[in-house]
Amino acid sequence: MRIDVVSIFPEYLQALDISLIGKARREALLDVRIHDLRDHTHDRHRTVDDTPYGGGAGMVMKPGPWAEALSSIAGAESGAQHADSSRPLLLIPSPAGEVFTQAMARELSEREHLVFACGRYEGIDERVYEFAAEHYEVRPVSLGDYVLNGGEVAVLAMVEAIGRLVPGVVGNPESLVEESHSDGLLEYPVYTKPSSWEGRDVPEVLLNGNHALIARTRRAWQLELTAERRPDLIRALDPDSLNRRDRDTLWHAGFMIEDGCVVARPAD
Ligand code: 6GU
Repeated sequence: MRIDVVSIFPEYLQALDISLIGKARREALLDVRIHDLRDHTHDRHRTVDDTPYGGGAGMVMKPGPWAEALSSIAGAESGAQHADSSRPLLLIPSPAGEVFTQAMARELSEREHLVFACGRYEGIDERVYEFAAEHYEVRPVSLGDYVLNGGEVAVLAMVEAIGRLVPGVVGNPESLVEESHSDGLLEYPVYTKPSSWEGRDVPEVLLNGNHALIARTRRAWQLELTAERRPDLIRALDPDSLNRRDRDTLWHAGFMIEDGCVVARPAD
């Protein structure tokens, strides 16, 4: 997979040299290229921003450098025109974007080419989005409902979430199956040796080697934990994915199935 990132702080993206993603890059599983937006300015001060038309606080990123950077990356693709489905995807980190989820990470991990455009200041001139749509499929994406100073930290998070799903990047693919959000639930609690530590014992069920019972118990823990911390995820479950045991666990956690949906049940 090829990933291009355009930023005025390329040093921020140095974190992508280390750990799992760094290793995947060295093994050529991921071709990550970081670009300095200022390399696409042509004035002495390498200006990337200016004051907003209409007034208001802060600065807006100028369209020129973005147009040049994005054209050169799209042009490097092959030179040819792309069919709609094969155009590279331009992801623009923004608190005003659609929320980035594990499902989106999974979908994006199957793309051949992703380009991230890191905005700073109050944002990028709106015309860049229109211009970019000629070369790219454009998708503004947000990490969640809070504000960062720029897209770089969001790109680190998204590249890690997407990159680890690319085949070969995570050594043991089984570790991608049983993890939070892989099945719409939070992960069950895990324990390691010693079995007794500071007067606290590992749950007995994990020690007796009954793997069917362990699997059932972990499933119940997942449902209970998710009901407590993320009731929104419980309500989003497909009732068809819940067996009788799951439904019983959820009943005790305060939910029931009604009209094909999981809903909070009346208190008893
Ligand atoms: Cl993706 N970018 C910025 N600048 N702020 C954010 C965000 C992204 N997600 C949440 N806040």
